[in-house]
Amino acid sequence: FNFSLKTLAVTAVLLGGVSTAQADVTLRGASMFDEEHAFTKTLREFERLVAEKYDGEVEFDLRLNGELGVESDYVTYLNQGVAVDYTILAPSNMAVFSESIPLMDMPFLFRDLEHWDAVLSSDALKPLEDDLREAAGIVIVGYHGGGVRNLASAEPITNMDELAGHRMRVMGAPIQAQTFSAVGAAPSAIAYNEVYNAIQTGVIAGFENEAASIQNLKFYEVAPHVSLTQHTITVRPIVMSAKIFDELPAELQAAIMDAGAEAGAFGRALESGQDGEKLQAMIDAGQIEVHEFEGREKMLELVQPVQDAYAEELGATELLNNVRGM
Ligand code: X1X
Repeated sequence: FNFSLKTLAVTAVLLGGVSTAQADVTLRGASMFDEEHAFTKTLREFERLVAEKYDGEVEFDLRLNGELGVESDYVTYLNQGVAVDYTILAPSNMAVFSESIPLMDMPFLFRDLEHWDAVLSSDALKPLEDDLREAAGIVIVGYHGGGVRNLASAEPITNMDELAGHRMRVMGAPIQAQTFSAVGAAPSAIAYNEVYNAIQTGVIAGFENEAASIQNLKFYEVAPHVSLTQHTITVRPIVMSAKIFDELPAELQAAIMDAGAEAGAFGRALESGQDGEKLQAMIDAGQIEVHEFEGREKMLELVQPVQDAYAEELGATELLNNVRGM
């Protein structure tokens, strides 16, 4: 907990009869990655923009390289208003607090980058944001994302037969396991910081992830076969703890919301633009072998009823149809 009324020095200054408040605030952020990863660069841009837009004093203390744990830890911290004030999170890592939020990053939701961009530029996901604030105490201030997730495994997976029974790690949201079960794989939810060892020791045979993270955390050392299932275009909200956000001066809250939207746009362009380059860099360095995957259409066909059932259970059928129709 690094922002509190304890650390908030509020000085009332009287100027010609007008009372203004000057606040010294330090916010602590978390990234699982180093300075090179798109998440960290986006959080740095967010910090820069907040400082630029806010007249008062605000400082940032961004902890990198998983010093404060992984996203599933950050979610709990944000909910409780302790340890982490801002970060970037996969919606599927927030399922423990909000059942509906993983809808926005379920596999096969977006047709292509154009569709993904149209949805993120609209307010179609607003009901999910509202549920997250209410149920989890987490405020979405912008949208990073744009990585394309593929299978990464110890052995090549090139078709539906090879996918059958494939022991793979998925993120914690039930919709992720349901999706990969529907296509015949054998998914299990494992914490992100245990994935490398689990593949190395043969507990699982692979996982699914985007190029930026496979490269940054050197997953290619244990999962060098990347199968181009291209099943997800990531949506990665920039988030703040509501407990912390609600205590901030109104001008700082406004600066944060503006900065979040701008930093998100910066980050989406960055990560979506770098995705192919990062795959190529790993191929060129002999770190990965890329395989075409025959059967993406079949996967899509098998997954759609799972999406429908999930949305219906949440009462979000209209929202899903709206997103699909964009
Ligand atoms: O699979 C994960 O848990 C992680 O994968 C990447 O590193 C990111 O998308 C991150 O947000 C997290 O979801």
